[in-house]
Amino acid sequence: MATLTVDEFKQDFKDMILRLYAEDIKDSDAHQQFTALAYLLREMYAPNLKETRQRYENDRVKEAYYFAIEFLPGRMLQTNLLNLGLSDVVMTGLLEMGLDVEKIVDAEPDPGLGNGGLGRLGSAFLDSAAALHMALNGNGIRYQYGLFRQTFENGFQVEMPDDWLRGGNAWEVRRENRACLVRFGGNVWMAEDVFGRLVPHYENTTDVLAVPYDTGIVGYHNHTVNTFRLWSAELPTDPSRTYTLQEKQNVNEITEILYPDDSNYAGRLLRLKQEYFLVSAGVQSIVRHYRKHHRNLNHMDLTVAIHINDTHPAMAIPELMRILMDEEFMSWDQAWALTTKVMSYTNHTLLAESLETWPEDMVAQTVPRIYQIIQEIDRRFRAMQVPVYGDDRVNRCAPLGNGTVRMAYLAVIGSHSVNGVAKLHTELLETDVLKDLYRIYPEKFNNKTNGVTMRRWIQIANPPLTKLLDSDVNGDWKHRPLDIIGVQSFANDPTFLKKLREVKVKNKRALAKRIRTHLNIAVDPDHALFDVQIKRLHAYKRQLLHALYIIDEYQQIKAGKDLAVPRVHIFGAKAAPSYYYAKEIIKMINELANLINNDPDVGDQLRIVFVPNYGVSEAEDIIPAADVSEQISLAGKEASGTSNMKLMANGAITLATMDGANIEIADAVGQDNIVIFGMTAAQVQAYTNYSSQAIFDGDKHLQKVVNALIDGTIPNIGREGRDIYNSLLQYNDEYYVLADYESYAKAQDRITGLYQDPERWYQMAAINIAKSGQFSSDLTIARYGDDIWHLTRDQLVN
Ligand code: 6GP
Repeated sequence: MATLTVDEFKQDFKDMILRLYAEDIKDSDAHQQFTALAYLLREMYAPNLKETRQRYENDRVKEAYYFAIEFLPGRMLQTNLLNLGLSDVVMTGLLEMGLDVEKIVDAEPDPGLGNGGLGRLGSAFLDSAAALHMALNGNGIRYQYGLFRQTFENGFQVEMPDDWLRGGNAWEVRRENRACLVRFGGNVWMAEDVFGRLVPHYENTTDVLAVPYDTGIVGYHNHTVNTFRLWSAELPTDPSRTYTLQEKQNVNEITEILYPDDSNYAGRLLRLKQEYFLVSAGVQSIVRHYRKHHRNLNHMDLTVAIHINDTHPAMAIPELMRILMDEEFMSWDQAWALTTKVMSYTNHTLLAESLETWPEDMVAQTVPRIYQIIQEIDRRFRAMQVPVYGDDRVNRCAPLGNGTVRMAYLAVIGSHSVNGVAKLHTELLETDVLKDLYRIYPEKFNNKTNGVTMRRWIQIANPPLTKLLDSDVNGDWKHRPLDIIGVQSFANDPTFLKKLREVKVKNKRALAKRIRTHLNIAVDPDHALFDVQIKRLHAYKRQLLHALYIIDEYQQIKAGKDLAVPRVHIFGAKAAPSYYYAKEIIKMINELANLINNDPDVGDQLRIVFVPNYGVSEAEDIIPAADVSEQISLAGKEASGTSNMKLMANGAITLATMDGANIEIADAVGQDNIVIFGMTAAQVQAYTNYSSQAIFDGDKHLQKVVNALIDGTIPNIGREGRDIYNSLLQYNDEYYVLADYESYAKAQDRITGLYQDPERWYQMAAINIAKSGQFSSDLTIARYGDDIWHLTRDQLVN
């Protein structure tokens, strides 16, 4: 923790503004003020960053490298202030100087280097690992443009470029002296070198310079500062060569954009290049670093672990094999034994359409040496397993098949550990998605249920709750997440429940104010229930189910029946730009909002707020103000979910199907403190001959709701309404929206009933908060460290 008085801070801050901008504070703008603050903090933790690195090196500490094609770090000013223990001093100083703290915080760009849960999880893990003194490094891509900025025009999603680096990135340090060359394309053949060793010879390759940019990940109230490394593609600096503009462009485009789709595997050449670029640069730099202190790589597994986060970085396996064989001259067997000890893999999806399979010829042309190695992995896998498991099974799960490289299978075969991200998910990997490989390698499979960082989601996002917990709850929940269980002893204490209610109302008022200012919608924070669904827009997540219920409520009001409790339905969701149906759902919800929010018959009873550009920063505003957390995916489709955990930790009541980590949340809080509905995964699997039409035909009430999509009730959705209607009936409702509707509507009615009894409601909220500790990413990352990577850490976790 850093020590600094308010006066010292003010002086340092003034000096920094002057040094950076040759200006007085009064002439500086919010972005300059943010940048000056960031530089000040960076100067403060720089010695710890250096010392942490040196400690790992000198003490031969085992380090893990988390490879991911996506990260969503969120803004870092407040987390760094919190972790350095400087929040109070700096806030006081800024206020005394008459500066607008909120403006300064908002001036920091929120790096959208990921699509959703997968990227956010990686960043939570980095935060937690630093808090626990664990040697975990992040390895990703420094996309010049992050996930698109979403706006709405006439209710349609419009995508704008996210030029997040425009004003510079104050946290990063460019380290050109640690750059590596990554080789693409050309021809490769094996021939003996002067020592008679078989080595690859290359011609006509395209070489790309990978330049790392490092950001410090500051540990919470400790001295650890880990490294988060993002790679940028540039032209090599070879003085003997000149490059054409086209060549420059081809190189730059590798790290230009993030693929804005997390549910459909695209199979584009550029994405393949991004994947190899990341793993080749990352693995090379790990090996080079290791080599500084070791004569050979024989025992690399003792101090290095490489984690493959989803399949995108799976080529780390053949890339390490390449280096071990071609550059370190290990035999195949020795290299393979080492590689599988170093590598581990997490799967994040159950959707068949998200599983990556690359056309073999594309891989052969783009990374020919890697392709040869994958072929050899495939050949040996078959030779070894066919005699035991037979042709059919092995064909089904070998790395090569149907003319494609099957990245998930490659990742499982080349790793010593394979994990899913919630109990149900891991079970479904074992029994369904990866069952053939589970049969062969049952010992590799394990579960690591996801987690969220309570520092960001409670301490930073929800100061009123933090204050309440600090004053009333025993134990040290900030360092030992399970200590938050202390809240449980107040579950029957009316005074505490009243305070908890005041906290929620305060947060709802703050959100209502933002909604009023930015979206010009009036919502009533004091009486209305805030019903929140925030996540990517995808058919399996069933935002449509939620929207149908809103239509139901609206029709009730129009029929003259008041709602028992006024509701504000809050959505936040980006759709992949090429996901036509998802964009139609957005349009439909926006038009429904337009209708409802402006209908005088509705009065204050019902509102829809679709918050544009949902991301980490927007989540920080919404989550503390949520009463209900909608987790309503079709059971068996959502791997885990993590917004479910953030919302429960902030005292929202979960309305959920038995899917992903919802099941574990239900186990933790008990059936009385969660509202569960709908089919289970097993029921969905066993459902034969589903006919959405039959359900529709047998339910007059449902007919009226669904017909609103096409009968003109909702203006301006001619085509979208028809398409959505058809998806439900003509195309037999792939995600069983109609099958679960009745059960969902009843569950919503239960919510209404519960909400009318504030004491009961806040008792449920208290129990949810009390039980949220087990979903802290501190605990999750400790399990990764203990079971998979074998890292040392602080004993702080309960
Ligand atoms: C997501 C899963 O959909 C979500 O359920 C999970 O909580 C999250 O990963 C973190 O584990 N998956 C992705 O975002 C993805 O791109 C390929 O999967």
